[in-house]
Amino acid sequence: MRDLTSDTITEAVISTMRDTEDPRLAEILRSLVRHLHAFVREVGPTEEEWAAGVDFLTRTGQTCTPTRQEFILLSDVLGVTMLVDALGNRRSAEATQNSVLGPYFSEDRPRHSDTADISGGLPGTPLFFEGRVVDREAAPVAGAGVDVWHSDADGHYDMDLPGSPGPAMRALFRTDDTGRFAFRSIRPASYPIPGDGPVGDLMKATSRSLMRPAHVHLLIDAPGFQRVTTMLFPADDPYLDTDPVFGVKQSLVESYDTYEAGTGPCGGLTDVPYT
Ligand code: MBD
Ligand code: FE
Repeated sequence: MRDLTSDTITEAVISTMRDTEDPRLAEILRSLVRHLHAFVREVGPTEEEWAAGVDFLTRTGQTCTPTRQEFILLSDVLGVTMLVDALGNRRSAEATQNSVLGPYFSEDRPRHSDTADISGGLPGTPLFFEGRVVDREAAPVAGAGVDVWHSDADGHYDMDLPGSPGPAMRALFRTDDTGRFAFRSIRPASYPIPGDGPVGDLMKATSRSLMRPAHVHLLIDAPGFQRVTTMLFPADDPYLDTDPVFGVKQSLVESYDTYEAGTGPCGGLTDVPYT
């Protein structure tokens, strides 16, 4: 038996995995070991630095709670989430583009019918949101599931609100015969991604802003179609160019129409302006 050296250890590790039954898993692990070893060769970490890296990943795992998935956030801020999506969900140019799912989607959401108010009574600028799901020939897609979720006027999602009031600012809609869905809520604000964990440390160390531009998440699903995970941003948001999770695409930026009190779509259902 020969002593392993820094030149031979990579292939030695890879050969221990030669009996991996799943060929795809074998390919992934081979590549992981090669790239991990190449990273270590390039960086040449000290023992202290390697220990700090291990500690960072340990803390990332420990920061995960039901409402907080720090590893997803790490993937997001390193651009990996958007890269995986870009490679795996190539979409034609005329289709609605994808964006990040993010950590705040929840299966625990009410089903609602058209134009329901999903604000949960929270204060904010009233928002009327209307969309149509159409195929690439612009024909309506009836019965599509449309999940929407967004933050409040301070940038908090329902699960991060003090006193956890239960599901709010989220719902599952179904499109009507014309492919349409609509709801009322409050306008979400730009807000910082969680900064009190290891990802926050990373952002601070690299002088990056935590601020995400305001957005409304959409997840659209219909039989026979690719699922669309996306979000829409308002054109006047100051953080569009520095989104920490790289989720902004030009085609996902839209302007809000502003209405006088008691006017606008939905028949002026409140006495404050719709935005
Ligand atoms: C969010 O609200 C979000 O949408 C993403 C992608 C990451 C962190 C917080
Ligand atoms: Fe979000």
